[in-house]
Amino acid sequence: EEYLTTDFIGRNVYYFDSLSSTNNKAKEMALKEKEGTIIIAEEQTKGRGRLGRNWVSPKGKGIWMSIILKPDMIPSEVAKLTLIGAAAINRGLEAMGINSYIKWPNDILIEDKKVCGILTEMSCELNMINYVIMGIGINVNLDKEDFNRELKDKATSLKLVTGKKIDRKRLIGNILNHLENLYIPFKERGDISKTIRISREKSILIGREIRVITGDKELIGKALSIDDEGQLVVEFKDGRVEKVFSGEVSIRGL
Ligand code: BT5
Repeated sequence: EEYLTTDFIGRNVYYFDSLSSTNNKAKEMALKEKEGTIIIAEEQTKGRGRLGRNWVSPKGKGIWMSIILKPDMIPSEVAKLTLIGAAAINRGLEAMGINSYIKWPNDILIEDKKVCGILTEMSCELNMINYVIMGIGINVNLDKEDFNRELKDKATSLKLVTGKKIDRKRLIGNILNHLENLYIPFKERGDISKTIRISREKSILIGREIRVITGDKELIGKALSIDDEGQLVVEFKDGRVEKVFSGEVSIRGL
């Protein structure tokens, strides 16, 4: 509250001690709640990543939150919202003096390790969006012991990289302020130019060799750029240059 400068994002907050997943709760509430409503939990017992994956969400140590958005758009526009979220988080961290990188389309990395993931889900009808749930998970004050063996080498927290405990409320305020700034031009005129600029400037993929997984195929290529629509432009080994709209991308050798 005290850090917010927004009009509507974060002006209506539901806070829970424990939830299975803030995205699940947000979905239950979305139709009757107004745009910009956020759901925050101290802990998630079944935090979710993409494709049914698990999201580790220990009590009191992270930001586990979901934002209800209601853009008047067709479903194919929704992937852009994830990029808007990533750019807002990057800027929100910067406002706290923390430099981070965006791993298109939905991760935030520091020192090549994941500190944040975004899970964007939607409900639509007659080719129009009813609502979008933007789920954001940020490892704020997690300690080494909070990461299991699988995550030890590929995940980190803001506390681990800065050596300091971070004020979660202040960080949430900074992120939501940036989120609204980037979201309004998109909602009003489909304008994501500022988001694209940040995505390019802070991209960890551009110029690097990556693996792209689409369906059951895995291809090696080099990430060339992010186009004006937010698609990743990849040059594959055979010389073909193609745009990847969403999907699984990993940095080769990481
Ligand atoms: C994501 O999926 O990165 C999206 C994560 C979204 C979490 C938020 S929290 C609030 C809201 N409510 C939810 O239930 N979810 C959202 P994906 O790209 O599929 O990455 C998932 C993978 O990240 C897992 O398979 C693990 O390898 C790794 N992982 C799990 N927990 C992690 C953590 N706390 N930090 C870093 N990596 C983690």
